[in-house]
Amino acid sequence: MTNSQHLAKDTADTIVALATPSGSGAIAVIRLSGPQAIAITDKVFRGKDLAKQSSHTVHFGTIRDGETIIDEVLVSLFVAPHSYTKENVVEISTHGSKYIIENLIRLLIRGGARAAKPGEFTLRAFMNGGMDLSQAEAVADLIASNSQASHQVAMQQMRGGFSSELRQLREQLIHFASLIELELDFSEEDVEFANREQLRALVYKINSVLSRLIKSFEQGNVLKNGVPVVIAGKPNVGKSTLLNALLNEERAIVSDIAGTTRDTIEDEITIHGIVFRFIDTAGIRHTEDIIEAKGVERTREKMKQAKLVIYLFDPSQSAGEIQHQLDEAASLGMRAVAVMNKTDLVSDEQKQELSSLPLNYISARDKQGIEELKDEILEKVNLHHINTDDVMVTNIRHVEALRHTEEALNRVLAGIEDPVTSDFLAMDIKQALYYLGEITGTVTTDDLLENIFSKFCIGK
Ligand SMILES: Nc1nc2c(ncn2[C@@H]2O[C@H](COP(=O)(O)OP(=O)(O)OP(=O)(O)O)[C@@H](O)[C@H]2O)c(=O)[nH]1
Ligand SMILES: [Mg+2]
Repeated sequence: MTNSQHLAKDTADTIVALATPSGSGAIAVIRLSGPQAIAITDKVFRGKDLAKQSSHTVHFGTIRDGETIIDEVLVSLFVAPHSYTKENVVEISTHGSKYIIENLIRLLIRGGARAAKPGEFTLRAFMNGGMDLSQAEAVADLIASNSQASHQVAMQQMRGGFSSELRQLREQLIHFASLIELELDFSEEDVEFANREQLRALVYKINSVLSRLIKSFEQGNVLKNGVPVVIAGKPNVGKSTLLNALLNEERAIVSDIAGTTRDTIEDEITIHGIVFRFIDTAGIRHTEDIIEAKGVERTREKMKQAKLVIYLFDPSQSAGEIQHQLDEAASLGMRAVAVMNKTDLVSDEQKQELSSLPLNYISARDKQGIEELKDEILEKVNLHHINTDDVMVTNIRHVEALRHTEEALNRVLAGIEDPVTSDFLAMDIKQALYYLGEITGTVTTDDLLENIFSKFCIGK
């Protein structure tokens, strides 16, 4: 992959971009970063000589193209290294007109700035040592966060999260790596500089941190991306009606014709700070209709990916049939909530018959029992007890690096138990160091950086 031409590691340029969303608004902020940020702004700004002002000050003035006034603006100054990127940074607050924004950026480019690439400000912050790689990634997560939980885990990671813990452990491992390298230099003499007992103890310590972090991913991931919950059941039991009741809007078409929903329909709601993604599905039944059959197939796929399945029943189903369904779900190891819909139609006699089953009773149409169902869902996914202040891994790249580190360290342990020569031990320790370093960005490749920063928006 040679799209790293996209990656702008050259920090000699001064870059410029709109930092606020595009379109018109009350205020827009245009940001410059780089050695010439202040000088370039000075060329078009009338009010004060910005080069003579101190850092962290704001100045009122006009932006001019020749003698034409483009706008009255406020200019904020951040002098290197006291800025987001550690470079000179200027933020120009203008009136939020597309015309003004375009003209101002054009003027600044004419003055010597270059249009920034996606994520380039944050890339510079990383390259200039303002933050490590996992913190830079957390900036993107923070911007994307849409719930209390996703906000909290992103904020925690941006503020350092597990980076410093991993860095410390890595330092200690480096110490052993260098001792073992030394043994290689004296390989004729069969000496051991690296105390194997201490090395073993360190590897155990690191592994316990790794397994805690790896375990946290399952929860961290759903806190960040939302909990997928599938609503499943036979045609016509009221799945789409339930989706609408949960979302409190008419999202899916409801009708008394079995097979109304043929594709999956998804939408999100937040319950107590946690995002749930509810997925309405085509009811599972045998069908000759090709489109409906495709929908049924998709239902099965979605059920596999779901964190929780709501099994919806209606009073036309017998206790035996319901029990059978629930047993099947349990045998597949799926986390499930069993719900009887249309309680308005359930007779007393039926209630008696169903009493042994662990059912939640609702009427989706009349919005009865919906809040209780939400509580039950929250209880079942067991996420509301999580302390989002705990260090949590939310990024698939990080968890993969952690797993690779763990594998390499297990080989180190095996090599101590069943003594291998120092060079093998050194190789496995190096591998572990490599993967650990990948998380914080001590070790990087252009492809990795490209991959991460190209996903940012321009201006960040
Ligand atoms: N009496 C009663 N009828 C309900 C209730 N909830 C839904 N219905 C009715 O049940 C019928 C089917 O509802 P849908 O939501 O379309 O059912 P579905 O499970 O999505 O059906 P398919 O998409 O065909 O699989 C509609 O006529 C709804 O009005 C309820 O609580 N009580
Ligand atoms: Mg439906």
